[in-house]
Amino acid sequence: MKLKFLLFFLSLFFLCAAFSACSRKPAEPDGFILGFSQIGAESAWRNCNTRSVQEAAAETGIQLLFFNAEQKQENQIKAIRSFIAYQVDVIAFVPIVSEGWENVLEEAKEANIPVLICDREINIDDKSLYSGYLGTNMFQQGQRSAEYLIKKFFDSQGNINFAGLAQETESNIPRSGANDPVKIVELSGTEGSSPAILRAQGFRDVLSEYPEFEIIYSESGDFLRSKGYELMCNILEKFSGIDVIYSHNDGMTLGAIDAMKERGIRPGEDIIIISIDGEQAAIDAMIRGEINCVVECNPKQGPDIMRLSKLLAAGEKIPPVIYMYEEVFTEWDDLSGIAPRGY
Ligand code: GZL
Repeated sequence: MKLKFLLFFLSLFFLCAAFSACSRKPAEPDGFILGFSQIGAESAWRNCNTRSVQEAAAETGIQLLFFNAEQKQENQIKAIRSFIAYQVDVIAFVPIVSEGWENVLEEAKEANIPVLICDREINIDDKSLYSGYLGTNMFQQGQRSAEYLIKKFFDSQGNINFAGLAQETESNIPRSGANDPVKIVELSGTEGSSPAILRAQGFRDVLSEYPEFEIIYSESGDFLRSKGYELMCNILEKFSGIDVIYSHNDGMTLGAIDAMKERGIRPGEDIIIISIDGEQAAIDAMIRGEINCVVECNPKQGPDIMRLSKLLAAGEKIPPVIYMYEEVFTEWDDLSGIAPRGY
């Protein structure tokens, strides 16, 4: 009889020990664990963003649980659930698209784990479901892109004058039909993502004042260089007389430039090119005269993510929105002094 009791209590002990071991966080030097869900590796920008997060975690001694979702929202939701099960101190993630996060954020809130939204924004009514957003002002990136175009098409009297654009001046380009609208093609980012939505909105917000500009076509290239190339091949078959390419990221732009060159079209001269991100390959293309304007989108968010995560882990409040510093580079700038882009 005694043996039976002994075996029962021993099994109970090991069962409790096993349970507490699997759900308990490992002891950490600073007791801080950050769960980070990244969307994938679709562009040079994204890879730089990933390196920035990983290097900043290593430098600050924060233990990083890093999951790459390989472009799938369901993988991000699974990763966030595993962070909750593991009882991390803070969750940070880049939402690949803006919709569909309510349930998993409810679960994080119930588990009392603060959530930092990084890079891309989410569209959610209950703002209490996350602690703050650190990223870039994508609506402004769209506005800045359009503001460059307005400058490009001003005539010497400082007015928009399409008839006046017939002769080539230092900042104007010749127009075949003086009264034709400026025909714009947009290479859009991942459908449903905040950069694709906001960059389109910001661009149109400024151009809505100028009926002389017409967006004749827009299609998503998913931020991929390969798709930017494919899109441009099809667009050049479908449309003639394109004046401007407005591209939501450098990867798609570089693919589109390849397609233009294959057809003897001079990027930056025959077709004006505006690109967002600011990776080194795009700056180099601008120096060669193949891109006319690069609107910076800053991927180096790692140090700020760690700083904000530490505040959240300590129970501190953070500002609801924090934007990274960004610039605009154009063909009129002296780019010789530009700092290496680091990606
Ligand atoms: C924007 C970021 C976008 C970049 C692309 O903040 O989410 O995703 O513009 C990247 O290069 O793929």
